[in-house]
Amino acid sequence: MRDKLIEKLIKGEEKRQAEGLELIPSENYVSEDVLKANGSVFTNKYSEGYPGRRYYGGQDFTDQVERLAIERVCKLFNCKFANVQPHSGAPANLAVYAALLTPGDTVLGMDLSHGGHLTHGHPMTLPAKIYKFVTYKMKNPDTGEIDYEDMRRVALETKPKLIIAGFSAYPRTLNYKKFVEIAREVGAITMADMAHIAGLIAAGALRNPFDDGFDIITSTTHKTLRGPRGGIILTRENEEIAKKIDKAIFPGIQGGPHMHTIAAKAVAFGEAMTPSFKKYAKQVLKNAKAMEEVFRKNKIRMIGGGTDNHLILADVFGSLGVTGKEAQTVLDEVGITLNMNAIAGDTRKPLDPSGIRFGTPAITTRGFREKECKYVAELMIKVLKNKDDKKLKEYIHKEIKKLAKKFPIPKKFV
Ligand code: DSN
Repeated sequence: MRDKLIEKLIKGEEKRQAEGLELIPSENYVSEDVLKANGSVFTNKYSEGYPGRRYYGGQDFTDQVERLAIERVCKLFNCKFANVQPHSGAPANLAVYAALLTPGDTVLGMDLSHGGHLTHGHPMTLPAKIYKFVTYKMKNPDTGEIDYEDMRRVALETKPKLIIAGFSAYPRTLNYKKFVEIAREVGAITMADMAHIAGLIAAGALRNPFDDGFDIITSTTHKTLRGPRGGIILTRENEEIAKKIDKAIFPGIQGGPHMHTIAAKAVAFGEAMTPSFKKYAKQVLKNAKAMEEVFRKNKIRMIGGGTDNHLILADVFGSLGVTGKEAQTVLDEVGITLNMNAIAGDTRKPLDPSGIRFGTPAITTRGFREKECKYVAELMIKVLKNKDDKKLKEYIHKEIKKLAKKFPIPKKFV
């Protein structure tokens, strides 16, 4: 590279990723092929519009790429329509709201402090200034069960136009049938934001909301799906909804699609169809269970009581007296990256909450199995219990580096 400064920073990040363990549950590693497509000459091309209906010339290859991406993602998630142009999850969700709601309409989504996502109605977001968001919560944070009775009561009272099932920090399984039942009762459209678990659904390791009658799925493509950073919107069968969504993405909220990203999405969708991806997804779940076991043995409180998916939310302040921020910092020091996270009913501030959130998608891509995951969980707990012990932290950092070396980030998709 001519730009030595940026080259140095890329190399630094490469080294950081190679030598440390990534436990942020929304991160993963892409294959060399996804990276290649993402860094391809499609980045030079403008292609406003959709295949066969563009506003610029020279679309022979972009049309083929986008059609392939649509065809593959529809096959992967068993739906009729897909928009593969959203730049990421937030614009994907915004486009659904713009397509189907009128300003002032009500949307029912999961409370942020109970695991929901910012884009499902946090007061600081643009959608919250346009639409009225109401929330549902867990009945009991120690079991994670959603309070479906209360959710129905809120729905009957507020008559939402849209009901969202989805989360960024919820470790249990949602009962999609209940969502659909309640939505039908109040005449609402159903949308599942499956950003965190898309890869697990694609591989059949977790249930597909479409199989229970959901109308729309939104997702990012870079988490468990192992694609490039990006978004998708899928519509099960309603063409009218799909057309409105296309218009909401372009010209509604986006301009030219990022064709290099769409090419990379198409590659990732192809990879996700393989038997080895199915194995990967199952292993992600087994690995999370293995870490859960260690946390349980050590009597560390987990929100939801454990996990059914790829992530664990642990109340480290309540269990060990270590704040989320302290835990994040001290684990970073030994080469483990995860994030502090608020927990339901948190009395601490968002920038230093009571919990940590971690998961197994990235380490499973590296080839970790239950044995290594248990070992990492044990090391994590040791660090958290002895956060001021320099010698111990040095030793654990060495152990983490050894593990990272033994399980290098795979270049090729296997
Ligand atoms: N930022 C993502 C996460 O970490 O869950 C969600 O958008």
